Amino acid sequence: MKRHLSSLLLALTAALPSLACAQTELRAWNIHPDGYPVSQAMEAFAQNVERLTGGRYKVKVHSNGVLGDQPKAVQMLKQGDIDLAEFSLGPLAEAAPGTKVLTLPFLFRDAEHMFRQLDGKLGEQFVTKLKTAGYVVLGWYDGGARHFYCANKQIRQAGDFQGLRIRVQQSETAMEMVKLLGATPVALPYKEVQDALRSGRIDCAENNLPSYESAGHMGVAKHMYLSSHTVSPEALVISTAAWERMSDSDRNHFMTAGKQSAQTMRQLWKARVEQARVNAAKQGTEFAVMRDYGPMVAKMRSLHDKYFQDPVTRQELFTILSQ
Ligand code: GTR
Repeated sequence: MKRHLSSLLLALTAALPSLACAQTELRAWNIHPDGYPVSQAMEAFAQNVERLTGGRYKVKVHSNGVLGDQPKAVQMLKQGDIDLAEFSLGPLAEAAPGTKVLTLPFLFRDAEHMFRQLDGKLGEQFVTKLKTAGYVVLGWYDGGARHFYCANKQIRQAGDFQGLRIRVQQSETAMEMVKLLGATPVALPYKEVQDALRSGRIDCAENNLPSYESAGHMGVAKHMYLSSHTVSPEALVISTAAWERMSDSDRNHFMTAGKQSAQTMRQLWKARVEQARVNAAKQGTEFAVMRDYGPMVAKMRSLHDKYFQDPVTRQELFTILSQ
């Protein structure tokens, strides 16, 4: 009996270390390189999750899009091939069509306008739509103001887009916007844009200043039109499947870490935009300032009308535009 007890004790002691270390590792997708505000905020998120859950959860961030391009990752998350990701609403909205309104051109004036909505009541509605589609929002990140830039042409006014081939994200609203400008939209993966600009496969692309710099577009497209045509959010999301496997208290920890990481990202972002602007000017980027929004906004008429006709999006638009 005594021998029996002691061997039972031995077996239990041997099992203890592995029980104490039982850890779930989650795979997180990120398209940006190390040091980029999104990457830094995701790393901070991962550390906080590990700390808050006492090491029961570990988030491994796979940066630089090594797990696949963004439209693919949006699907991967839904299918459970990855657990977490930071997506731009452009491609993400394709999987949650009720959120496309947030990607419309000339909607949000700036980040402050956008976050006032997203951090408030309206934001909750979009969180619900994304959750139903399989994406639980842990934090709204800043997608910045996007501008057009070209390899061989300086755009100065709405009429200058005619006939250009312009790379856009995999996003219905972005493609429609470019068509309405009289240009041809080319939806290419982010990682292929630099080569496509260099080879002449496309004439122009559009993005925010930190991406323009960090993805190397700056070296090949030196004519930027400061259009701020789209100011739209990005989101740190976890799959609904992973979410449903968690206890309530772990969900709270993930939410806390997500919200904190969003604040970190937004702070880092402001400085990074300014730094990219200075670097671009130093490297010879020529900036043309958009003096009058009117002509470009007028060209968006049918796109905006479509969203004003639907009673749900009309209400959302009124809420956004009235604040
Ligand atoms: C960046 C965004 C990326 C990606 C990229 C693109 O601004 O942060 O997630 O969507 O734009 O244009 O593909």
